[in-house]
Amino acid sequence: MTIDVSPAVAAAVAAGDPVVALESTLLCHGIPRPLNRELAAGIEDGVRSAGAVPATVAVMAGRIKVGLTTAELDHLLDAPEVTKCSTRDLPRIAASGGLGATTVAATAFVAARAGIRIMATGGLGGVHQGGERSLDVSADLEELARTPVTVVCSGVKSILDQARTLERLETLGVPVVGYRCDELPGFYTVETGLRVPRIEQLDDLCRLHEAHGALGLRGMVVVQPPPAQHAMARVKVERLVEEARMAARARRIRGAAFTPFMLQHMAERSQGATVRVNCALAVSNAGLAGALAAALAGHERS
Ligand code: PSU
Ligand code: MN
Repeated sequence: MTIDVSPAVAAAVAAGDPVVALESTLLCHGIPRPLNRELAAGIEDGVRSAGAVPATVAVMAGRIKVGLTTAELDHLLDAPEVTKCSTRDLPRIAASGGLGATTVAATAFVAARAGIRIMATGGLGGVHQGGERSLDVSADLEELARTPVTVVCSGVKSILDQARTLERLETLGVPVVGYRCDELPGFYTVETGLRVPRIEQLDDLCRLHEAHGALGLRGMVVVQPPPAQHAMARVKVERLVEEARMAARARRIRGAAFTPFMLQHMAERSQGATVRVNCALAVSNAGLAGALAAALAGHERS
C-alpha cells in the first residue's frame, strides 16, 4: 500500500529540507471542535515559524496521506466520524476507504516510510494505570522501539502510569531526554518527580539524534514541560484523573476509546483548563520539533 506524500513535503524531503510529521488523533479525538481547527493551524504555524515544513498524517478516502491541504484538513477536522488509527489499523482503514486520524505510533510508522525523522505531539501514549495486569500499553512504545523517529512531546499523558511507561521505554531501548528540564513532565503538569537526562542546547540535541541514528538505534523521545502560564498543579490533575477514571469504569469504557473519553471528561470538569494547556504544549512542541529538524538539516549540509 503506497503512501501519498504531498508535493510540498516530497520536495522538502528530497532536498534535505527540514520536515516535521504531525499526528492527527490529538486533533480529532483529543481536542473538541471547532477548537481543533484553530489548534491544527497553530501547530502547523509553529513548525513553519521554526523554518520547517509541517506534514500532518491521516488516512483519507482510503489513502495514507503525509501533508494535508487546507481543504483536506478542514474535511478531516469537521467529519462526524473519524477512526482512531494505531499502526495495526492503517491497512484496515485504508483498504476500506475510510477516514482515519493517526496516533503517535501510526504517525511515526508512516513518517519513517516517507523519509521524515522528526515528529511532534502533545503527550505520548504509554502504560495505562493497571497496565501491568490489563496489558493496556499504547502501541506508541513498541513502535518507537522499531521505528527511527524522534518524538517531541510533553511527557506521557497525565492519565497514564508515568513511572511504568518510563521503565517500559528503558526496556525497549528508547531514550527519553529532557530539553532544558531534568524531570519527565506530566503533560498537564511541569513535574512528575521522575528524572530524565537534561540537554541544554539545541546543538547538543542534534548531536544526540545523529549519534543515536549512526548506531542504528530507532526511536527517541525528547520532552519539554508545558508552557508555564498554562501548566496545572499536580494535585488538581490527580483529582481530575481519578474522577474521570471512575466515570470510565462506571461506563465500562476500555480499549482505544479510553484515552479520548478521559481527555474529554477532564476538559469538562476543569472548565477547559486541560484543553488550554493541551493546546499550548502542542504548539510549543511543534516549535521545538521544527527547530530540531531545521538544526539537523543545517548540520547535514555543513
Ligand atoms: N496527546 C494528546 N492527545 C491525544 C493523544 C496524545 O494531547 O489524543 C493520542 C496520541 O495520538 C497517542 C494516543 O498516540 O493518544 C494514545 O492512545 P492509546 O493510549 O489508545 O494508544
Ligand atoms: Mn490502549
